[in-house]
Amino acid sequence: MTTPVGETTCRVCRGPLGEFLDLGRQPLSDRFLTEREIPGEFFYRLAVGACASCGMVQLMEEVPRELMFREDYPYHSSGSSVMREHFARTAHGFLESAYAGPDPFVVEIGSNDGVMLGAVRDAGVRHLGFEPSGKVAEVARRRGVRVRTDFFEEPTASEVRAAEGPADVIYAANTICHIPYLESIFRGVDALLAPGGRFVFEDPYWGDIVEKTSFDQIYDEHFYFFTASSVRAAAERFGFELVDVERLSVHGGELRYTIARRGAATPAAAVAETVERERARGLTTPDTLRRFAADVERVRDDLTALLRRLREEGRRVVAYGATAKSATVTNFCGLDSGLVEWVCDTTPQKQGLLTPGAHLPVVPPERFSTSYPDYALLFAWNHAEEIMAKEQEFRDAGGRWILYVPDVRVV
Ligand code: JHZ
Ligand code: SAH
Ligand code: ZN
Repeated sequence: MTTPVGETTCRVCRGPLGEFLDLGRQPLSDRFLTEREIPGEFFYRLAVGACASCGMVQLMEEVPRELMFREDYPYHSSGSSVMREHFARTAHGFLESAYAGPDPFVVEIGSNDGVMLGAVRDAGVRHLGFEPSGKVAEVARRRGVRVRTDFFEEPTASEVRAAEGPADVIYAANTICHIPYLESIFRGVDALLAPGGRFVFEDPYWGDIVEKTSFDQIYDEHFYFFTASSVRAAAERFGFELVDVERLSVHGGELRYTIARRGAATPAAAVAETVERERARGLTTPDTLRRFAADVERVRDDLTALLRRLREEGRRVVAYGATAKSATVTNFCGLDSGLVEWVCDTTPQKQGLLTPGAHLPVVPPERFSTSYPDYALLFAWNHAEEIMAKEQEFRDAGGRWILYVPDVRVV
């Protein structure tokens, strides 16, 4: 099954969209499946364009949200110790912030397994998570977090405002870039946010994706690839103002955007500085986009050449981390079980199933440690430090990691 029609106009401002990269026919990145489900597997065309009017980088085709964020959505945010610390720090930052009132109310969009709101709850602070994916929402509830199993959008946000009053903080990590209907999000924020409150969100930064050729950040769930310039324009369009930006090192490089109601706060110098740096770098100029597309093809060619050579030499190659990102790599580069034996992953819900499209078996991490391969292709490269430290014995035993961000190399 394939969805035929794509967008030709910007999802935010209706300006003209210029396509600059086609990553081909792709499956749902987080839909791990059994052998029997292969014939019914869903595919769509994964291509990216940039808006000539507002600069927003976005997918050319939208995948229906119900296909992605389902009852059995498998991604659990708490799977990395670095991320657990990042979100605990984030929660404490909100609770100590100037805009949190005496009885603060913290709302999270895409609260997943409660990795951030768990810390808010432990501090005894009022909170609510919006999380449409049933099983991860249930994990959060089991740790005492209040969750509404729903998509955040204008109507659901208005209901919460009427029942529970205004929110001091509305936060979202790795979620706003997943939501094509940005206008409904901003209308929901308008309904729910206190007059002096803040809407804070963080997502992979287009500046990092270009710099590192991390094209695997492009997949069904990542609809938008934000810059400070495009987020500032979107915020203004919907009656808000971008008042701060902060660089984050998680997930391969992100920006955290702080948004206030228009006129409610003085923008920090970092906003104008970041916008100016983006302009100077030409982050969305036709030249940059063409170069990016060429870099993506080079990485694909280098990676497939390396894996073919290792196969000819009779080396054992496996992959580490059944990430959503890796669906783009395996399917765009044509990696099959002839080149990569299997993928190990700590998520019980992914184990025993096949990866989307490429159909590599997902095995538990014990498979890795009981018989080390010659090479491990690090699909979870954004967690490299954490994983390499944990797997030091693999290196000590002579094993080598294969990385493809920012370019293909063996370490
Ligand atoms: P990780 C998902 O992307 C999907 P993915 C989503 N669209 C998004 O934006 C980000 O998350 C936030 C495993 N693992 O974080 C766990 C190990 O096996 O790179 C995960 O399956 N051992 C919402 O999937 C995967 O790797 C380990 O030691 O690209 C990591 O997925 C560690 C640390 C992880 O996100
Ligand atoms: N914040 C977590 C989870 C990111 S995964 C982290 O950074 O790790 C993205 C989550 O957003 C998924 O759990 C998905 O179910 C949820 N989601 C998708 N659309 C949403 C919407 N409109 N409102 C609330 N959550 C949404
Ligand atoms: Zn636009």
